[in-house]
This record gives sequence, structure tokens and C-alpha cells, in this order.
Amino acid sequence: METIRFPKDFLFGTATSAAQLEGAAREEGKGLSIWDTFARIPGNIADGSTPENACDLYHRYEEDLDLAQRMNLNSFRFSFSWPRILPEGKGKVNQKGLDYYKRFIDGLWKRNMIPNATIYHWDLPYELERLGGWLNRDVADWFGEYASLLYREFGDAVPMWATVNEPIATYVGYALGGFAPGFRLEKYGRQANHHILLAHGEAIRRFRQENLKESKAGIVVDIWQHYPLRPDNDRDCEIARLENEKTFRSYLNPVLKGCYRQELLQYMEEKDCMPVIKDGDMERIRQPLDFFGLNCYNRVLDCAEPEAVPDRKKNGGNFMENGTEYYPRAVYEAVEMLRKEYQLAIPVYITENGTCNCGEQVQDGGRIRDTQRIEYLRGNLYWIARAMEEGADIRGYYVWSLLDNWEWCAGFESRFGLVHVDFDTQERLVKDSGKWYAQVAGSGEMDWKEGEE
Ligand code: IFM
Repeated sequence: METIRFPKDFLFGTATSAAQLEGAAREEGKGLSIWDTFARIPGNIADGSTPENACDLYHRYEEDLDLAQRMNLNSFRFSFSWPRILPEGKGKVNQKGLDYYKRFIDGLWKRNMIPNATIYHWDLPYELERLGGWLNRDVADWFGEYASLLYREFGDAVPMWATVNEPIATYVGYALGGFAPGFRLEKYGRQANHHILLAHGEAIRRFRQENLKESKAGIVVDIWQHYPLRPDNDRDCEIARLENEKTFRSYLNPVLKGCYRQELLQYMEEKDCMPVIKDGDMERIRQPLDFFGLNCYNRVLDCAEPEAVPDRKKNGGNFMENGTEYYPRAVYEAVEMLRKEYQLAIPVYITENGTCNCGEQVQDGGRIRDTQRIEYLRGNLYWIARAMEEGADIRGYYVWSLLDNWEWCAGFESRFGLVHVDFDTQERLVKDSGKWYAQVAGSGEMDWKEGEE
């Protein structure tokens, strides 16, 4: 048995987002977001729910922050709701929205948790969608103005500012219909992608203008690396390579290198979905960053003939009971890829990592034995520690999520929390994983048996 020790100033936190936890969707002046409206269309959300009440964090944040403090967290990741602050997306400011975030951020500091804020986590104001949303090039300036307002209001009280969480969600919402606002056109997806990247660049540019002395700025990208299921099969390799280009690399290349790669450009040309890219756009997108937020959950294995491969092998073979592959090495491989292929030399935070539905039933004595979640988190922490040992500059780790919450199209059916939420009563119950994580966060260390990886 060895003990894995994380550095003294390593951040242990949980990640959350406004639309998924706050609720109070129509209270105190908040405008509607595209998810408030999208969720009301029958068939869009698995259980027919909406983010109207979610975890009611808006009203219960004091007790939830107490809970996070009792779990020994020294940082907390949250997002601002754009329509709570600017109900129409631009123009008139909702003071009550600003007041809420002021109280929230004060609450974090009071409990010694470093605020790690995201400016945009998918909840575009509906009023902006009526103007074309992420398809309207002006959105980059609207976003920039919103970001500037946040910097001026909260400035150095927030030491970590991420512009956008997982820009791919915008693609999914405009190209695949799976997310709000529900369009299904590849051309829309690629254009929306380009605009959200412009918005990111604009927000970083404005961040520098504010000259905040104590704060850093970055972006959060999720990396699900695709691999060929059969490494010796050319077609599997080809699919995996193109999928990587179309997904996370379509963000990494513009943000870190200031270009779209030839393979993606060719794909967009062939599929007639090339976005309008104006002179100077790529420079506007590629801004120096202070940190990189990596969301990593798993890898994806691609196969040209899935029907020819036995089921359990389609995705590797080592499965958890929730049907997902147990492959914690994915996080190590993502960090390695960033270092080797992108020469990333800024601090990395693992801004999300977690798994859902791991035996969530409340058992005798009010206990939730989510053993597989503990295994998953342990495995990921092991591989993070290993990457650090090999020189990766990883400064923190955030479990998705503190509470079970509103998981977008899965509604309340996908539970990711370290803390169980009864959505009828809003009662909270710390799961076994929450108790385990509290212990790791408190001690900064974890036991590990060789061979467990
Ligand atoms: O709930 C989401 C979150 O909003 C973005 N990253 C993935 C999480 C789990 O699916």
C-alpha cells in the first residue's frame, strides 16, 4: 500500500453550474435561458422536467456551502447565469442577480473556499436566441460586454475566471439538436462554434483590459479522446482521427494555436458547413491564457463495423454498472496530449470529473453506498497524481458534482452528486463517495495499492 500525496496548495473542489443547480428560474428578475424554453418542449428532456427549481441552490446556498465546507473543500466551481444578470442578454442589468452572486462569493470566502467562476455554462439568454443566438456574429460582443460587467462587479474577488465551459455544447445545440436551442444543421453547429470561440477571445481580451491583479483567466474544454477499437484497422483509425478533429481539437487548435487544422477545414469544405471566418478572427480567438480547465470523464473507442464486434468489447471491456467504461487513464492521456501536442505550459485544473448513477438508493440507516463512484474517482486521482509525478503542472481537481442536479436532457435521471438530493423535499444526504472525498480533501492524500490502476 502506498500513500499518494497531493501538494499542500492543491485545490480540491466540486464543480456546479447555474442552470443545473440554482432553480429560481423566474424569480427576482431573472430572464429565461434557452434551456428554460427548450425544456418545456415535450420530448426534449427524458423525464419531462425543467430547470425551474433544480436544487434550489438560489435559496439554499448557505446550507449547501456549509456542506461543501464540512467536506473540506478548499475551492468551489460555479457559473454565473447570464440571464439572471442581464435578463435580455444585454442592456438592462438585474441588480438582484448581481446581489445574489455577491452573497454567494462572499459565502465562499467566509468558508475558505476559493471561487472558481465560469462566465458561460450553456444558459444563453432566450432573448439573445431570438436575435439568432450563437449564430449571430454580434454575440461575441454581447458576451464581451457581459464578461466586462462581471469583471467590474466581482474582479479580484474571483481569482479564477473561465470564459466558457465545454464549447462543444453549443455545437450539440445547433448541429445535433440534442441540446438547447435544438437545431439540427451541421453548418449551424460549425458557425455557432466559431462564434463561441470569438466570444471566448473577446472575453479574455477584456479581462486583460481590466488589469485585475489577483485573478487569472482561462477556458474549460472537455476532452474525450477517440481511439480506434482495433488499432490495426485503418478504418477505425481514420474514424478516430477525424472524430478528434471534429470535437475537442476544433477548440484546442483555434484557442491554443490560432488555426483550424487542414483536416477539419477539408471536412467542412466537403460537407458544405464551412463557417464564415473573417480576417483577424483567428488572432482574436487565440489569446494568451493563464490556465487551462480540463473536463475529462472518459475515452471513446471507434469502430467501423460495430455490428461485427461483440457487445462488451465495443467500448473496451471494463465496464461499470452504469454502462460506462472504467478507464481512468483517460485523464492522464488527455494531459499528456496537451503537453506533447500543444506544448501546453500553463497550469491545468481538472475542472470536471465524475460519474453518474452508481447505486443511488438510500439504504438502511440513510446511507448511499456508491462504491463504484469512489473507485472511479480514486482511479482518476491516481492517474492525475501520476501525470504530476511525470511533470504535469496540475493544480486542482473538481468533482462533478457537489449535488445531484438537473442533468440537461437527462433531467433528474442522471445523478452525479457526492450528495444525494431528494427533488421532492430538497433534502440532502451525503453519499459514501462524499464522505470519502471529504477525507481525501481534508488530508490531501489517498491510499493506493499497486495493481489497482
Ligand atoms: O452536467 C454536465 C456539465 O454541465 C458539463 N460537463 C459534463 C457534466 C456531466 O454530464
